[in-house]
Amino acid sequence: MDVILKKAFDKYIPLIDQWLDKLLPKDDKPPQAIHRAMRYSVFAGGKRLRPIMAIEAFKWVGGKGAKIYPVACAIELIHTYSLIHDDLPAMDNDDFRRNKPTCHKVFGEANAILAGDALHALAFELLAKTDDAKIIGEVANAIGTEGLVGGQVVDIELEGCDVSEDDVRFIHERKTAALFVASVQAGAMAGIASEKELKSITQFAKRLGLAFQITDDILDIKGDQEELGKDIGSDLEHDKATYPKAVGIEKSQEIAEQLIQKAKKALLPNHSNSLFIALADFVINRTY
Ligand code: GRG
Repeated sequence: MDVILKKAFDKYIPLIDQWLDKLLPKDDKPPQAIHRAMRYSVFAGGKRLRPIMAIEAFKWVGGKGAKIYPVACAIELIHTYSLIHDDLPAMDNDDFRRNKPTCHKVFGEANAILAGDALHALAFELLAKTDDAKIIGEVANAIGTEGLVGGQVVDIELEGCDVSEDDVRFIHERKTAALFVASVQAGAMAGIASEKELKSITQFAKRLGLAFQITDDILDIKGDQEELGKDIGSDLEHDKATYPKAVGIEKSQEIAEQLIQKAKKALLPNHSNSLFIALADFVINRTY
């Protein structure tokens, strides 16, 4: 891994985890079952890419201080909530996530649904503390029918169907790229971005997020289950709408590479771009 990225992971992940620990209800607080389920999934060992992007976008536009941390944590709570629900028997029915049994396998389906719901509620409680309705609105929009929910619905609808590149782009821009975009927008808005900065960082995240999901599709075929920490072959098993299914593995890799180049080009000059560039390189080369 690139030195810049390793340094950023080493610096940010423990800080984000400390904030998450402070902001989540303790697991001995009644009702314990739900608080344990929430903490189990949040602290299962995610890469924390989205909160890191929120913090970095905040700094990229000149934001200072710790007020970005609750916003970044809210994004990670929403991400974890989406993973818990994505793994449910009614959705992908996966048994492993972040190298651990999925939330519903440990706590039962009802508690897994409720843990997702509670993480969702807590995320908006944290976002509300910004007193910035635009941030709250952007994040809400990114996870509703124009974003994650919309992408997930079409993802399920198109299982077992012939799919085109346009179909999978539609799904991936919503189910994955939308939260990358919301992460940088929330960070940039909290740091009082200019219109030009907001446009640049939004383009960056949209392309990066799409490339991220394409590499996810490829890793589901070529990846190592232990390194990835989740079931592989799950897309093939469910005959999912993926880039490799639509255009083949080689073309998928090519498209992802082009997106990464375009993402880097979207970044404004005279800004501290090095961590975003390192993240873009990580996404195209990632093995987990
Ligand atoms: C409204 C939040 C919400 C969810 C309901 C279930 C659902 C709709 C959407 C599913 C979205 C989803 C799980 C997309 C896949 C995105 C993806 C590639 C996740 C893996 O991200 P990583 O690799 O995970 O960053 P870690 O574990 O490292 O955090």
